[in-house]
Amino acid sequence: KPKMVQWDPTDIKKELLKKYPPKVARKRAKQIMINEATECEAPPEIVANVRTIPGIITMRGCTYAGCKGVIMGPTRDIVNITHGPIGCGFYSWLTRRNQTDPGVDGENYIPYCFSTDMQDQDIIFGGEKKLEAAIQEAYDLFHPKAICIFSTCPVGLIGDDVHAVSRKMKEKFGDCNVFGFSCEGYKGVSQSAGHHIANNQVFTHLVGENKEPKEGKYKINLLGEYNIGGDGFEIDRILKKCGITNIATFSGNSTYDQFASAQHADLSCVMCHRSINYVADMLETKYGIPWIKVNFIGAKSTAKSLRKIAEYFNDPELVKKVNDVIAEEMPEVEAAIEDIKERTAGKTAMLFVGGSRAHHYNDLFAELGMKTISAGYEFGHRDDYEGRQVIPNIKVDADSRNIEELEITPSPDEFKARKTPAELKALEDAGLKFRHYDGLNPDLDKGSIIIDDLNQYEAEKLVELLKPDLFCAGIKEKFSIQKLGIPMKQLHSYDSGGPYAGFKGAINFYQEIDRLVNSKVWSYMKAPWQENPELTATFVWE
Ligand code: CFM
Ligand code: HCA
Repeated sequence: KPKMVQWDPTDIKKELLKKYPPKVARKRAKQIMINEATECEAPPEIVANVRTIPGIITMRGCTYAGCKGVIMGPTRDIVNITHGPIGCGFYSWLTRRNQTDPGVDGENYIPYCFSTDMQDQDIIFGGEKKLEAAIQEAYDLFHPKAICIFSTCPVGLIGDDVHAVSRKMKEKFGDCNVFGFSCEGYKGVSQSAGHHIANNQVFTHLVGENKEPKEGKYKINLLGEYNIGGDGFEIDRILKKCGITNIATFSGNSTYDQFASAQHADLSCVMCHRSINYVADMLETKYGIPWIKVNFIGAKSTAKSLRKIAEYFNDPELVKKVNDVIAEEMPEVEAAIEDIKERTAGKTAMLFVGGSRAHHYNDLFAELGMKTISAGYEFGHRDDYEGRQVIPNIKVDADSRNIEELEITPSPDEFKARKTPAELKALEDAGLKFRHYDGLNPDLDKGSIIIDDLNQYEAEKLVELLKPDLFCAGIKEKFSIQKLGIPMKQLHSYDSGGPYAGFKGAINFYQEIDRLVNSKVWSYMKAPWQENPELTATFVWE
């Protein structure tokens, strides 16, 4: 039987803040919001993308992780060298479970971990010579199309110039594109700065390099899909079935040539807006390629996204094909839901992931009849929380699209400021209207507590207060949550599961969640507050 949870989100927020010193409580209060209707036209403002308060045990990662691990890491035929201490290279080596298929050319460097393994003497005397030797060694061994260099914290602190070394080696080789990233871990407040740095460099050094046109009737780029647990393989299967050509995935199982050919696509489809919107914008500005948001997490979302793509191309043949594919794939999905839903309906989940997955997975849980009672991002920006985007392109054809269905920016003024008067007039002529807000994030469940940059203390407190049936986050949270007797699913690496995207992925996910929330083992665990409700500790300084 689904259990009823009675709680007032405002009280929960108060409880979360109660133990903090007043200054910390004031800051954190601005990062915790209830997803409820407001009278004003502009959405309520959540504070996001700001520095974590010192002393707080954040769930966030660093700029290097966002650049090397997230954006460039999943590319298979570029040698990625970490310039820094071995730990940085080692811990960003395949823990994210981005999968690859070496393809016919067999070029795949993902199984290798390349690092300059900086030592004390490199910090004192400089590490550029060691970097040069590492690039030379990688070139001699593999002759790759490209070598990328990633800066870790010490590199910036001692002033090694990774760009100068890269330029020198690129000139020396002549047939290998070598370039670097100033993505020192400390540079931003989270991984997010690393995404931006990676996007800029990929655009500057790679996109547009392959001038040869690509075949295909409906050509898209899939931006922000990293093939975690094989998600990208399932999406590619579906796109292919629909007759849609994926020119470049940024960057799951991608190749040098894909990045270099991205300008040949007609449309960019953005999965993870947070990590790659910069590339989408640059492709639009430089090559006039419009972009739309898609979400292939959840069967209904997958169907909706396919229809959105078909609608863009406005070709009855593609519309029909997409509808046929959906009709063919859905019965299996519906049968799985029917079998599982009675055991999952009414259960509750908490979702705390990086910058996209909370709203993506909200849909998948909704398909199981589950409610997301609290969610948030490690490094989402305001636009992620508000779930909106500026209308992607003025090329939007008023005759073929329902303009009111387009997603728009939160504040009308902000939106208008980004458009030229001519663009704005065209949109107004086409019947543009601004939507009203009935909550901070339309893609997250109503009444849920939205929390930016959740920390360990608040995570445990939330679990204690609301006792969700499932908690979703990353490896740092996994075991502390399980020790509280709550099943925990990693939504970053998927633990050992996946794919969860697309139609087949949705079925995998339903089955996994069914096993997790209905397992009896968790009821045998006693959380600290159950065993000893007034647990106190005294720290003795000796
Ligand atoms: Fe985008 Fe991602 Fe995410 Fe992200 Fe990440 Fe990730 Fe994530 Mo981990 S690119 S923002 S920086 S969807 S690695 S595949 S799971 S935090 S929610
Ligand atoms: C990162 C990568 C990460 C970490 C996941 C986790 C991923 O941000 O450096 O904390 O479990 O998805 O692998 O987000």
